[in-house]
Amino acid sequence: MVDPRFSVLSEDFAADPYRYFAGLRDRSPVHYEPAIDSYFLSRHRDVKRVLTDHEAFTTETLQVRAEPVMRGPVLAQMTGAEHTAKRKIVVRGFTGQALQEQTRAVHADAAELVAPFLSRGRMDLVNDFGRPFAVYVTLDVLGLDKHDWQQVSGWLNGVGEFITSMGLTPERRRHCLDCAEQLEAYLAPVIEQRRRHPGEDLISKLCTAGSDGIAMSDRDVTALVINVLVAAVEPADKTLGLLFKHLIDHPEQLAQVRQDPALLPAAIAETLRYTPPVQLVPRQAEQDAVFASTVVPAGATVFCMIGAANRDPEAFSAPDTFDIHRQDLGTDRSFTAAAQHLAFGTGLHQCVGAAFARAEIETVAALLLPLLDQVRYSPGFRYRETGLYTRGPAALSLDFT
Ligand code: 2IO
Repeated sequence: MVDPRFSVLSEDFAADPYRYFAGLRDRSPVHYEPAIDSYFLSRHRDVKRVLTDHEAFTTETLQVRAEPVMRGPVLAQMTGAEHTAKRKIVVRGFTGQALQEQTRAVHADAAELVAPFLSRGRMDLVNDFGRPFAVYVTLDVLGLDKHDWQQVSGWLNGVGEFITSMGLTPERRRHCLDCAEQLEAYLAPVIEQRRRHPGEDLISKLCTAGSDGIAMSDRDVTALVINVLVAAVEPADKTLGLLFKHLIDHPEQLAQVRQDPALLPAAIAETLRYTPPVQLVPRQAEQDAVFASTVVPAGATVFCMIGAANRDPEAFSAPDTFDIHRQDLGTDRSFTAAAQHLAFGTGLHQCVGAAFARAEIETVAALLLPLLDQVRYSPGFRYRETGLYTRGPAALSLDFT
């Protein structure tokens, strides 16, 4: 047993969850949180089992956790033929020719946003650059106007807070729903216009696509666009910040990546294993399930602890070491269904944006590394991470020459 007062909802855990993962895996692999009536699983094999067995552990939780702010059902809630067909449509929007054009937009957005900082020699990689970059890129992919980025960013904060919160006050809940309603109202005329005059952007593709006789309704398109916005923005600035933090903390690996940018995908994959920006994935147990001789009852909410699973010594050797050369990760499979780390989930609902995420972070990091010469923390900077559900640096103030 772990200290009975221990809680994943405590301030101590939020300050540094990584300190607690080994204890959870070893002594309390099925950790119950009475305040939110949920079970937290920390072992790699248990997390993998939950995400792979989508009949026994469903995404039913999203109906209350996501649908109210998504303004409709998202891909992850669907099953069967509908899920297969609609997932195919989204995959098509993020591969091949489409991905190549998206990568060009990533490059252009990154170059534009970094320019004003180059002569200053100082930039907060997360707040000055990463957040606007993530929003710009996503707006580009969707064919939306980048001038609206600050407004959209604000609404996305509200939507993200709703999905990732462990308990909202009625006031915060109202605020989050207001954000979602305003975002929906902003998107409605765009969706209507793209139905009539489709272009090459993702919204147009969602509007016009049909796969196996299944087409997207306006509600489907709205939910998917909001889903893409949140999913592409929330983890992106965090991943970029975490990648640079780990490289700065491991100067020999930073030097190797600078020397040989072909190592970047491995550095990104290892960043996602070591510090996944999405730390929790919720599921609902459909029947009683036994983990390490503890029963999780039918109907219970289960949280997969991705950060803990990714550091399970049963899955990775020296799991608490950041090593871009580790042999048990496999760079190319790290962005596919064969991934050993669980940062993109696994199974039926594994992230559809994984290949896009790889292209995005690889492109921006390859552009920044040569520009940020002798990159280091700004004097007096104190590193701090925030977030229980999505987690990343609160800021990353860097000096460079
Ligand atoms: C609403 C948590 C930012 C997703 C969900 C269906 C979102 C879904 C995820 C990630 C990241 C978000 N879940 N992306 O964990 O699309």
